[in-house]
Amino acid sequence: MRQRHVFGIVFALESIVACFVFLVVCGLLAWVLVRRRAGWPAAVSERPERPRPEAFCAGALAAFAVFLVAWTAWQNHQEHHAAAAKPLRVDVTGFQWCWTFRYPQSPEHRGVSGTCRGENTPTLVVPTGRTVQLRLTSRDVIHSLWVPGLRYKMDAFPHHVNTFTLTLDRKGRWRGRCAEFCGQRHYAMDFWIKAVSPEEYDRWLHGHPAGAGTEAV
Ligand SMILES: [Cu+2]
Repeated sequence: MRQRHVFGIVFALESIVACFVFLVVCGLLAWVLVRRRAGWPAAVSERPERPRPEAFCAGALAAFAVFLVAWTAWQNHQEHHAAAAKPLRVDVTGFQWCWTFRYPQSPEHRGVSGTCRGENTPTLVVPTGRTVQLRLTSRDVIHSLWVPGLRYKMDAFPHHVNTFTLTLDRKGRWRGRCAEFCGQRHYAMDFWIKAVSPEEYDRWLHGHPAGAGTEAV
C-alpha cells in the first residue's frame, strides 16, 4: 500500500528523531545529577545570562521541529500527487449513523449505503492498482472516516468536502469506522473497504442496483 508505506517511513524517522532527542536530554540530566551527587567541584558562572548556549539549544530544537514538519508535509504532498491524472472518484457521505458511497463516474451514479445495524454494513468497493479519490463530506455533524488497517483517516465535515487518494495494490477487506464521536450510535458506524480486481470491480459496478445497501462482490 503506497500510503501505508509512506506513513511507515514517516513514523520510523519521527520515532528515531524523538528517541535521539529523548536520549540526549536523559543523558545530560543523568550526567548533571551524577556529577552533583558525586560532589564534583562545579565552577559557578558569574554571568547572569548565557545567550549563546541558549540560542544554540533553541536553534537545534527549532531545526528538528522544522525538519520534521517539512519532511512530513513533503511526504504527504508526494503521496497525494503520485495520484493518476484521472482517478476513480467516490463520493463518501457520513451521516448519523452510517455511510454512503457514491460512484459518480458510473452509469446512474451507482451508490452503496447502509444502516450500520446488524448485518447492514455498507462496503466501499474499489479496484486494485487504480488510484481512487475519496471526496468526503457529512450530512449532519462531524464524522471521521478511519481505516485502521490501512492507516487512512480523514474528517468529514458538513458543507465542506475533504479529499484524499488511495491506491490498494492487493485484494482484501478491511474494517473501517468513525473516529469522531458523533452521537448515540457513533460506536456502530462501521463499514468495510474491499479491494477487488478491476474486472470484478467492473462487473460489480455494472450489476449493482443504484442506492442498494450492502455489496455482494
Ligand atoms: Cu462517529
